[in-house]
Amino acid sequence: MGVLLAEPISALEPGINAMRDPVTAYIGLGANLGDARAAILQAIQAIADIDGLMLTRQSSLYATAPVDSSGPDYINAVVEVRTRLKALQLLARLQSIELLAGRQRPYRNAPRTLDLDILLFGNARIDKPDLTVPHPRMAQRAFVLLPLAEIAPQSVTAGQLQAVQGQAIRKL
Ligand code: A4P
Ligand code: MG
Repeated sequence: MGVLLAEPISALEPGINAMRDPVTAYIGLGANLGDARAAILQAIQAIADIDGLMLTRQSSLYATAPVDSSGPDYINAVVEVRTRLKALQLLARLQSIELLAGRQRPYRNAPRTLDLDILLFGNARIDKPDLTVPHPRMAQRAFVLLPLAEIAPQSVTAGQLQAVQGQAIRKL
């Protein structure tokens, strides 16, 4: 009897802590192999289906030239979520979605069926072996900054947008 009452809700629902305040996070999506547009749309749906998370905004899709990468043009987008998951728990869920989409990691920056990156996680600054937030390369990339500016203009400065002006990107 006392046992149930003494257990926090998080012990009954692993990964979700109803006592924690939800955090607004931004996730960058990218794909440039196979049907990249379908992969991004499916991934947005899969993110919306994660337990303990609510999809609150989604950017347009953008066609973008590969940056430090090879292969066909990428499709990129950014979504906003509200979640009670911890950042590492969110990362694990996103990596499962990448695997389901057939993601292989032959080498760094290889063409990919699906790449999901945590760009921002509330105001958190995270520097762990498996997770760096804010995403360390986001400020140099039009394929992140333009879709992010579309749904969260407060998160992107005019100077940042100006710095990536030369990069080829087209809103679809
Ligand atoms: N990791 C660390 N921090 C994070 C984070 N904030 N979000 C770790 C997600 N993962 C993070 O990632 C390698 C490891 O990074 C993960 O195991 C995780 O623990 P990965 O996705 O396996 O490898 P990757 O994709 O080669 O690295 P990454 O960091 O995603 O690459 P980038 O720098 O994001 O570049 N050009 C265009 N036009 N569009 C693109 O989407 N993407 C890239 C990938 C390059 N060029 C591109 C695009
Ligand atoms: Mg990645």
